[in-house]
Amino acid sequence: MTQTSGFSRPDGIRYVKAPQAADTSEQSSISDSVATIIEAVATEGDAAVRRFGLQFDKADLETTEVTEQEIEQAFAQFDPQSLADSRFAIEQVTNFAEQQLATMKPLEIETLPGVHLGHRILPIRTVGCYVPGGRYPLYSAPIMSIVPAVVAGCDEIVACLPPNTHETMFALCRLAGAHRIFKIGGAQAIAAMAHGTESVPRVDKIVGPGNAFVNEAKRQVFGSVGIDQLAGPSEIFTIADDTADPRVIAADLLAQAEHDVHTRVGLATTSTEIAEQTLAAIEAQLESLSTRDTAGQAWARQGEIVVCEDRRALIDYADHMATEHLQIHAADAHELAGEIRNYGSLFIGEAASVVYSDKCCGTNHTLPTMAAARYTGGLWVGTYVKVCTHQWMEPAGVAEVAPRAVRQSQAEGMEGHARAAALRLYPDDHDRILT
Ligand code: HSO
Ligand code: ZN
Repeated sequence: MTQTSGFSRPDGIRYVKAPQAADTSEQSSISDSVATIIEAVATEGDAAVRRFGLQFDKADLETTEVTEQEIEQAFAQFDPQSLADSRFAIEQVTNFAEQQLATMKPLEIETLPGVHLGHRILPIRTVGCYVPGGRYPLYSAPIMSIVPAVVAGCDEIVACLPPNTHETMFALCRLAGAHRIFKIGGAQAIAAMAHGTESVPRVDKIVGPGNAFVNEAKRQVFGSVGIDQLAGPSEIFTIADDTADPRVIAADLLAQAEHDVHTRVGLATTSTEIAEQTLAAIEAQLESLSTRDTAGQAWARQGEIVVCEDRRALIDYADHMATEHLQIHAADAHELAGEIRNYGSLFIGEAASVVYSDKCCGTNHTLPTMAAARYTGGLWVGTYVKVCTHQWMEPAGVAEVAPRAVRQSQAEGMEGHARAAALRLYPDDHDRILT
């Protein structure tokens, strides 16, 4: 499953701490069981969803939809400060998504006399947001997948969460803007949203991160439904020069390491001292970290520290890793930022901690992992809209385009295409073409 990058290792690096090899053994059994789950949900609907809820989540639910009363209760039990902080996060994510949407302009141009081309930005009608369970109830998780759907103008926003998720999450889904919320987790949630059941609406696109089963289910249903991407365990890499503070780097790496034992974290630096001091700082900080069990395992398994021979090697390393989060702690952080192209989200300078984006500064925290940053950015308002083209013609445009289209069609042996193209040249004399 876990992949470092699509490319071979760049030159000019030396390991101070190397990662252990990633485990790739489980994937085929996951894909077989996911296929079985999807097939069962597609044919049996709610009955299969209920059965899998019992089998995998130990939850026997007659109905999976969260009721308005349950949502009210969840709000009533929500700690007021956390609620206020979540409202702040929603405002920031909304504001940034609105500004981003404003950059996506409709287009209407005349490219040749009488040839009018354009595009419109159209919201996807129904989206399904998967909100993962896991070790921590991540308050910002529903915000990141639901708020941009609201900003995009999607008509119906469905959220699915594992049944044993803390009920605070129901309130957060509603606060973020979900219309309907279901207590369904794992591959069965993805199958239910992709195919629809008696109670779960069939959606047009499924978004949001999840475990290996959720990702495999998204991969398998893609085509009959859209998906955003396949986000895996969190990743963070820092590139640093000799002006960086090893204690800050260590704290940022450990912050993400506490997510999961599969989290990938690392440092690449041009300074041997910074490399060695960061290694020591990580070990020291782990001792007093209450989540050291997970963070320590993640660090031992996949943590890495490399020394790069020069600035160029640092840039190549960052592009090679194509990591979810890339921090730049260097005197010329802004210049470096302009020279790197593979990252999910970039944190320029020491003040910008990944944790700010994780929680509430306004950028989306669902980002490409496993080197997918080579070909995509993260979740954003653009994920929830379609850019759809259109065209219209006047006679001068037809005169320019039609003869070429006719000739090409004839050269390809496509007589039907040639006829349809030629008809417009002789609007008063269709018989000439059609007989
Ligand atoms: N780092 C996670 C998001 C998150 N972390 C939320 C803490 N809260 C995704 O990359
Ligand atoms: Zn995080």
